[in-house]
Amino acid sequence: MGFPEGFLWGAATAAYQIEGAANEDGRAPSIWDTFSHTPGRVLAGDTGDVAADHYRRWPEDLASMAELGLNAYRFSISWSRVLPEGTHGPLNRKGVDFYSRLIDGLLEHGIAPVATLYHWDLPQDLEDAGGWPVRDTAFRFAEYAERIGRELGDRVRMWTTLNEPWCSAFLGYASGVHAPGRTDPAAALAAAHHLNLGHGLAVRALRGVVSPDARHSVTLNLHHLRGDPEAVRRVDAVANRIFLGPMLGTGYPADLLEDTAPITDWSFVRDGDAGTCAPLIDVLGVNYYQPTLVSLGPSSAEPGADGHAVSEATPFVGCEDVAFLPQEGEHTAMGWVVDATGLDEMLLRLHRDHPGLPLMVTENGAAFDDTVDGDGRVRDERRIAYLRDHVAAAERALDAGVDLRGYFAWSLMDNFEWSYGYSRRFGIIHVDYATGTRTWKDSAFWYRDLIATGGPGRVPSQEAGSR
Ligand code: GBH
Repeated sequence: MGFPEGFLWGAATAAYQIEGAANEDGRAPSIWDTFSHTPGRVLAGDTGDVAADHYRRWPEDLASMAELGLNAYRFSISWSRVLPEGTHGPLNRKGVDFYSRLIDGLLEHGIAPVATLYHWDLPQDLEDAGGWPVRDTAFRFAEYAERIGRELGDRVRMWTTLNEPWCSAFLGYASGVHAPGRTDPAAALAAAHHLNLGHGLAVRALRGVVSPDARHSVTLNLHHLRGDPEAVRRVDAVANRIFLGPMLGTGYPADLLEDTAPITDWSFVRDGDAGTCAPLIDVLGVNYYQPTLVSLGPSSAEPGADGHAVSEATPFVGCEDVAFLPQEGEHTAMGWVVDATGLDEMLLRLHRDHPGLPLMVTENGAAFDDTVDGDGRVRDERRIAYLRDHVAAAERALDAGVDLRGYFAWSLMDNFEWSYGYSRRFGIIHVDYATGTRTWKDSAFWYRDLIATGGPGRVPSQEAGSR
């Protein structure tokens, strides 16, 4: 039992969070450039203009991945970097070459590239044309998928269409704490549908142009819900089953349509969409950070750390009678509770509800207030404990029969944490934003040892990770 041969041990990043070079080599703005440059949207006015400077420092980051012993790296492609003039315009050769060189470097080191097409950074001109609430955006997304697939599809064997469409739809268009910052619940539900549609169209487009042995996936941030059954049902409908249903072929759940009837009549769903949203996928990516505790009661937004990034408007549309409750236990710098049992429970639920669907943990990690000590060490023992306990939960799921294919730590390096800017550090590698200097945290050494020795039942203890 335990981790099988070929299990992917990876780390994950996203383009806008690490690349920087926002205005270089022909890149056009995305909604996150606009949002981060709008005063009051991001803590301390931080932007992704420079970020972790990965666009320039990628060779050093690649060397770290090789030293860590990763056999997979999950990154995202910046749509507006490769198609700055829109899907009908020319490919930006410099932008494509950046990803092409990175992929070649990964393959030289035996690291499988896992490419995500969309990690929240819609080209601004598409938002100006209406964004995800507009049907046409799904078709533009598929065109982008096809064009980048033709360029990189001979070497990338693992494709992911969307990262966390829940965030794109509901944080972007309902609570407005993410770009483009709109607060229109009906638009958010339309956005969710067009993301489902875009996923389906993109998988189909990719299958036509990339290597036939490539595997296709989508990554969801499924909410692992606990508490009052009716509250759980309501949030499960509008946060989980709104994507799982259409993408996996059972369509929109009846209870979701009922709960949201006061908000929209769902007339944006057209004949034939059900089939389009549900191409066969080879693996489902799951991002897990914490469980969610709910009850029936007066509406409340999920509590945000320091009272920041909590909008008056709830992202959980149709759940105005659901309360999100604080949870007992240790909390991270995000204010998120540490509870690894939610991970194996979630994986088991997916295994039960969708038998035969391979799963992958595409993100898991924690933010803590890390500092580089005088001796050059970052003593992030709480992150080591977090990762160790969640890897153990992944192993429990495997032992219970879940077809789990990989585990990716979020994140390879500290980066732009969206509306929290650079104030929250998720990396196993520390980034000094003033100098760009990278420093391996103790958790990076620990993860290296886990990968080197982590056979069945052999998750190293916290004391491992010797330098
Ligand atoms: C992931 O999303 C992202 O993929 C990644 O880019 C990010 O850096 C990482 O996690 C760490 O945050 O109801 O408005 O209070 C995080 C998933 C889901 C976490 C929504 C916060 C509560 C939002 N997020 N959740 S709200």
